[in-house]
Amino acid sequence: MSTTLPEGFLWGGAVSACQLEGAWQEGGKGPSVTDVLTAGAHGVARRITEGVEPGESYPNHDGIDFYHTYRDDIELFAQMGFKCFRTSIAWTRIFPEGDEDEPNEEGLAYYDDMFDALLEHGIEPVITLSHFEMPLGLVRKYGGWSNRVLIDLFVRYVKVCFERYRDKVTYWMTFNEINNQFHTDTDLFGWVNSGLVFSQEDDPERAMYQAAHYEFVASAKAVTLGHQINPNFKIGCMVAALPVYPYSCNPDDVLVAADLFHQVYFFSDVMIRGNYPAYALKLFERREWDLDITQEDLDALAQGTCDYLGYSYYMTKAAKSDANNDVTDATDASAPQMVPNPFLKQTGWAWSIDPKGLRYILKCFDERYNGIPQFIVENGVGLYEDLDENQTVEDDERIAYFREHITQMKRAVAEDGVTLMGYTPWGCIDLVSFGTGELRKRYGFIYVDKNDDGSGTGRRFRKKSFGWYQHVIKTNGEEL
Ligand code: P53
Repeated sequence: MSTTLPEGFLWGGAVSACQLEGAWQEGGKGPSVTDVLTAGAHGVARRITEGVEPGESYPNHDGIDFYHTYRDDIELFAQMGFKCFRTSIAWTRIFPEGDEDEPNEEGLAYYDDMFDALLEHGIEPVITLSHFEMPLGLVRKYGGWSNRVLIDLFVRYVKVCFERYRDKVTYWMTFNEINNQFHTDTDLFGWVNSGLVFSQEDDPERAMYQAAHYEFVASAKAVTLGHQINPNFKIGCMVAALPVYPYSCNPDDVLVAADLFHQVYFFSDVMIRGNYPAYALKLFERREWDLDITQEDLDALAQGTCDYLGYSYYMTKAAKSDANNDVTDATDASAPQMVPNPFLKQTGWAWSIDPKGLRYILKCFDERYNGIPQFIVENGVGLYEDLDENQTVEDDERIAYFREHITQMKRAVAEDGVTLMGYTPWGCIDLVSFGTGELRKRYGFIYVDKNDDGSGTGRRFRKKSFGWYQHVIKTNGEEL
């Protein structure tokens, strides 16, 4: 049967180590930047504490205990027919403080076992090297990514992973959602991307661009090194794809939207084209920043361009030139000019639902980057859910969400000629929300009996969407 999507399309699911593994002090793991984030809620920002403080609640410490349950959970993914599974390696399991000379063998062995469990089921691991979990030690000792020395420390970590998992992992990504830190008004993203609290910097914007530069160089060096270690590696970058629509056809709105779209494009432009776009160079010039960018760095960027563009897609934004919202507490990477789009519904966490926006961004990237292979490595909807009397969740809302998004994704392939490698819905098993630290913001095909107050058995239950997605994969997306 010929299908719209190519044979070998990578259907699967996505998670990150720090949101589901738990076991934050087991196996020699060191503390990460996420281990000092308190629990928040919709409208209640997570706080960054100095250390781990008594009496505070840190939901990422326990996650959903995947560190111990991975064999059974992977068995469930296999039942759904996953072709791939996207997770991350916790940097702090490999280099607990970040600057040790030798890696932590127990951490390496853990991922060996986990990848073996996947491969036994024919599931390809898709691995993010840094997903909001850099060692806290690197922040305390070196000031995080404000310090050039992080480039070498990251490359050292990555080299260990590439060599160790050379024959187990083919698909890699360097930094998760590297662009979310663009919004320097919000402390959360600068903290987890770079180990920096931008609001405490003299010039938050400059600090952001400098940190991003070191990350670009580190990412590029990782790509070059990875290809030397195994020429078959496919190493991508990863951005949060948040397309920005003009609120109206008022040219002022159109121009402000085009500028704000750079919150995505600036990052993918550098990592895919291998050089700084003219609009960024002009900005640096106007601000009279003398950023630490050397010729050697520029050569590294040009050499280490990404093999594919990975991204998350949850929502679109609308920009109105004269809006001026307070976004200091926003957990959706917002900006003062962003306003609700009257044509779109929102989730319970005020994220817009926009399936056509997915087709739009697929087209935008395809046209901007000359048909580069794309990989939708996150998409999904957080919902309030409870187990019903049949020990399941009738999550028709989630099914409808995915049906509409997959429909648009297929149109982008069939009608627009986009090259798409795969699709991995976010939080394929319920886990800790990144933005709010909640468990009740549920994304999974699999329900985890665990609540924000710590109660619950931890048992797993298949939601209705489990069987639905299984059928989607079986028919390669033909029957939705
Ligand atoms: P949560 C904001 C906007 C777009 C993507 O998010 C985002 C965020 C963070 O809140 O993050 C990605 O859990 C991220 C995942 C995260 C997922 O989206 O806040 O890569 O770690 O869990 C969903 O609902």
